[in-house]
Amino acid sequence: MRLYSGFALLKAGFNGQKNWQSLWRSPEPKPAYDAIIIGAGGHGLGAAYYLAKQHGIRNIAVLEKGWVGGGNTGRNTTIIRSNYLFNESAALYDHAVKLWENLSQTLNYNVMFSQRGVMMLAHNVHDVQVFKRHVHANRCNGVDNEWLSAEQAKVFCPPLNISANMRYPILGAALQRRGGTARHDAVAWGYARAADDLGVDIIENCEVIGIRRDATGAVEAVETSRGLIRTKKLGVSASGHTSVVLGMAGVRLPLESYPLQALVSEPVKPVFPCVVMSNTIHAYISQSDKGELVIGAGTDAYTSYTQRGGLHISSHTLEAICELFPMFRRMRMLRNWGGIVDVTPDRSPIIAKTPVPGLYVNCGWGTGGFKATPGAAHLLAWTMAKDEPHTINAPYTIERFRDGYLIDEAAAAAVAH
Ligand code: FAD
Ligand code: PYC
Repeated sequence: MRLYSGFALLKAGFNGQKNWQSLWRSPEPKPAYDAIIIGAGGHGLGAAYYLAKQHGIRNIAVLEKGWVGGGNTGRNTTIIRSNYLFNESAALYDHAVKLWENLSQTLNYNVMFSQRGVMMLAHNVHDVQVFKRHVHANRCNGVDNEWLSAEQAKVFCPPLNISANMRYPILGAALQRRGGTARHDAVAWGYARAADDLGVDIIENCEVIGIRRDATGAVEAVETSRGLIRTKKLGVSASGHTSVVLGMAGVRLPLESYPLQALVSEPVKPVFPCVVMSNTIHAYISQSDKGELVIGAGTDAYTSYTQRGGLHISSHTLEAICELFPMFRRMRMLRNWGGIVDVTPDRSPIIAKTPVPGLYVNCGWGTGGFKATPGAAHLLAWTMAKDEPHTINAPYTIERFRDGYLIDEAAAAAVAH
């Protein structure tokens, strides 16, 4: 990673800005950067990479209040799938899965993408009907998904309990074989290294605390904890905190922020071959390459910015895991943590221009934006470079909440958050 010398900070317009300009005697100070992105998660770093790689905009800074990948990118359970119901969602999430399929080669960095299959369990008639509808809708959209009986589900995932005596017996499952997992911090670091190689400045410990607009209302600079930085193109990818950041430019968004938590067990030898999710009992689980069982819990019931969730929620999840996989009853949990997810009313994201010229936003991924990382990054970069959306993100506007063109995607949550 590049080190930030006094010269680089001066170039970026930090601290000495006024003296520098008066020496220069320019009435219209030049922007320090052609584009700035707020948030060094996978989405923000990826957007900087695609702006530099595909759109030739290389004078870019990514500003991060903490450290690279320290937000939700480094806190999630890494489930990747595109088995969403609606056409708009299938296009968006499968765009991402296709990019995942070549991401390690694209970045020359092993993001450990593993298409081990994501299986969603049905426990009642309603689940069966909903999942079969998804299977059919997905196939119409060219997205793989198939229906399995309970016995077939057990062949695919041997630790699964398919006993008829369960509180919620398993009636079948929907399996997306192209779904799977990746190594979350590798994704952040892969994009960071590739963007850095193209000349992007990644500035950690730099919190954006204000957005300045010129007399026409357009973006002209950001105020940060390290000084003012000028730019006319500003992308916000600050998952969990988007409404706070957009509020600095006077834009209100229909978002709520909730803590979401996960936990991992002690590491064991490979015992769990795929990803399993259960909406009804509420649990999802996979095994990392280190051997830990990676288990996700639900969101807290109230909005908050604390990066931890209530203990009763993870206890409930562990009860569900033990019911589905009795062989894990004696496993010990190593650690738990939380992140803040921002949720829209229709549970679909916003990747769009805002009413403020020069200001773009990528947010509202709720509990499910890791899987979208390369797709969201690619589409945010496109929208910023061309000042108009790609056909894939054209439906994901802010205005849909005013006009009623919602993309009401229950599959976005996957588990009952
Ligand atoms: P982040 O990685 O959060 O990056 C945003 C960055 O912005 C942060 O680093 C933050 O510090 C920075 N920032 C915020 N405000 C400012 C500011 N004012 N100035 C500068 N920087 C700022 N998704 C899935 O698809 N599959 C899953 O299995 C899954 N599981 C999850 C489990 C948990 C426990 C959690 C919390 C989330 C899960 N998600 C999952 C959701 C997923 O993690 C997120 O949607 C995704 O990682 C968002 O990526 P990002 O790059 O937009 O955000
Ligand atoms: O979207 O698949 C998902 C997911 C799993 C856990 C959190 N989100």
